[in-house]
Amino acid sequence: MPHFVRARAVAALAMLGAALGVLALAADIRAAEFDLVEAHTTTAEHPYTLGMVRYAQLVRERTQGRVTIQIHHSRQLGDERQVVEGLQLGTVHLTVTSTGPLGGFVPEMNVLDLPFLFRDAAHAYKVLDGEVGRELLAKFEAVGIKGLAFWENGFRHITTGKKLIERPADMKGLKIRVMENRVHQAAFRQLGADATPMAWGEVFTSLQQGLLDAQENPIPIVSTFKLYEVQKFLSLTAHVYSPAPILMSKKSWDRMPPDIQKTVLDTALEVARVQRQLNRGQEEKQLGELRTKGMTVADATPMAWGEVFTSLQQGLLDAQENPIPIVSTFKLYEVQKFLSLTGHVYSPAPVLMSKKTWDRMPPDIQRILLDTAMEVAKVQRQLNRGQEEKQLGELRAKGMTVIEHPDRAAFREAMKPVFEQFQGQFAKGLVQRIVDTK
Ligand code: EAX
Repeated sequence: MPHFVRARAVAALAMLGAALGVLALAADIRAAEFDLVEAHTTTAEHPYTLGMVRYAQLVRERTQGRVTIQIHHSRQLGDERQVVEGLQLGTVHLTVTSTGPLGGFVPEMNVLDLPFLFRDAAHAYKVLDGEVGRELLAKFEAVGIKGLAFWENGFRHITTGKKLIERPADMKGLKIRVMENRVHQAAFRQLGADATPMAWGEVFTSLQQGLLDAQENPIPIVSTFKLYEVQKFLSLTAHVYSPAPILMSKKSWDRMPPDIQKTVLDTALEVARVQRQLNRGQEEKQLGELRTKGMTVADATPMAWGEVFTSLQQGLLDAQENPIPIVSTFKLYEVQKFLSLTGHVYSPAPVLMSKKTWDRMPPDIQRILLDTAMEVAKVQRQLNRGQEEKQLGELRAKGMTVIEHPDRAAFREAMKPVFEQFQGQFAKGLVQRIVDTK
């Protein structure tokens, strides 16, 4: 059977077997009717590999060893576009890939690359596991590929070497690697970034050599590829949800009898659930590790106040921070359950006037306006603070749990580096003068 390169299968199996410590697999592989050469780009620890190991195991069990899968992770057989081309040729039989290059094979796949298309993971799963997902996968048949299922790469976030990205304007001129994908290129060019399409295999070195400032990928990729060695900042933008389709060479698929096809397909769909859980399960832990490795993580989402209530309501945000009178008068208790009295920032409210208006006024009027504004400051502050006590009671009555003594010292300590970061950026000694005011 020339299609399933036997010598290579046995060699790769020996490697895989040794890696997994499951040498007993060898007997099964020799007996296998369908030895599938699988290839993907991520490392042995990444959830693509973990999902594929599980898939290989289940498929082998369920087909009594008739189908075996040899896993080639870490770009052993090339970058994603090359591997997908391999599926068409039949030199590679199976892959889990990002959508990066897939629009080049099935143009409709590009719809999944649109930024902010999915509200959250649940939304993505519903679409991808439903009619739309099945329609998209079916389109691969016309180009010699059998689409099996959607696994997960994750929500993509931006990492940078020199500056923290907090708002769209920060992207101007940033040399960022994007996938070889016209929607991603257009999206980043729209933000004024110098979007550079590049295969994944070249990204780490390019970042290291300063040929690139930035890249964007889900947390498990940032973590398993140790991007913290070459990137200092991580902004949790979640600008695109990246699914990871499981694709098979149509040549391999067509050779399988219907019962084997059914097992291979059903198991791919079943493992999607496990693989997605694994992927999302890693994120929290990996975020912590990235911080330990020295990355600054911006998970605060800058947002105009007008959008906050709705975003909290729709679950697009978990949290916000504001003084009690704002929490109370904007009825945030309708969308927030807990209030921690961190007191992390004192928010003054400057009273400002148009200079045009000011300049038109005679000095006596100017004086009255100024003096009165200063005088009312005292009253207004009293009013504001006077409300807090009463409002706190009301917030409790509305069902909010108030945490009166969060660990403020710990918050202060954790936020200290921000002082160092900004100290030099203001007029000389300004921060010190403020701190020293008795
Ligand atoms: O498929 O090329 C990319 O950025 C992909 O997200 C990554 O390699 C995993």
